[in-house]
Amino acid sequence: SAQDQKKRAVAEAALAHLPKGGILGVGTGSTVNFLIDLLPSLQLEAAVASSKATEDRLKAIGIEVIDLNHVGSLDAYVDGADEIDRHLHMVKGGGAALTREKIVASVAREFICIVDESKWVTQLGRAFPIPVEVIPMARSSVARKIVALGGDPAYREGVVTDNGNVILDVFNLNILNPIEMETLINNIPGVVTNGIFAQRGANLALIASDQGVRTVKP
Ligand code: DER
Repeated sequence: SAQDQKKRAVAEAALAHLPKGGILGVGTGSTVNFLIDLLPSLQLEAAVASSKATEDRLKAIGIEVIDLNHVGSLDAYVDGADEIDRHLHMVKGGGAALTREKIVASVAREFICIVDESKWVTQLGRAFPIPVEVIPMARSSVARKIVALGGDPAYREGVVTDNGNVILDVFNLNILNPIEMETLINNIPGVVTNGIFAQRGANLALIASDQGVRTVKP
């Protein structure tokens, strides 16, 4: 499809921005999956995966996957996003991997985000709901507090995360200050992670459109 062509193009363009050798943090999703197939050319020492799905794909192409506890810091973390704005603040979690994605991103010096242009937005949380990972017992109590914040939480039926938790997708939040909203949601007891990636956004975004791949810095 045309969108797959853009995802493939942005994955190819990303290679030039990734360090050769060393240990790379690898995200989750269909765009990253196009990149994973190209990673052997970087001759990495190993990779740290942000989900079991990514771990399986890395192993399938012969890249060693190591435990984050055996790594001090990473030169780079590469991942997709559901939305990204001009500050390179993101909404992530469409693939239910947001907790491990945020953890691995937190130890990387540089976060490189690869997206097709459909993810480029002016205000986060309008086109795409904010995923929130929640401890199962707190699903209803967190939902009520999210309503108090002005959001409409929807339980993502049938999904259990790699960490054994559930996901609420929060619609209609009016996010004028992503950094502040990320903190507000994080402070609700029972919330493990929320899909606003603003306190730590991306350092570089590669965005594929019909005109090619452009790079954006915050
Ligand atoms: O779940 C995630 O955060 C993924 O990175 C997602 O946001 C991007 O997935 P896609 O590349 O399949 O759109």
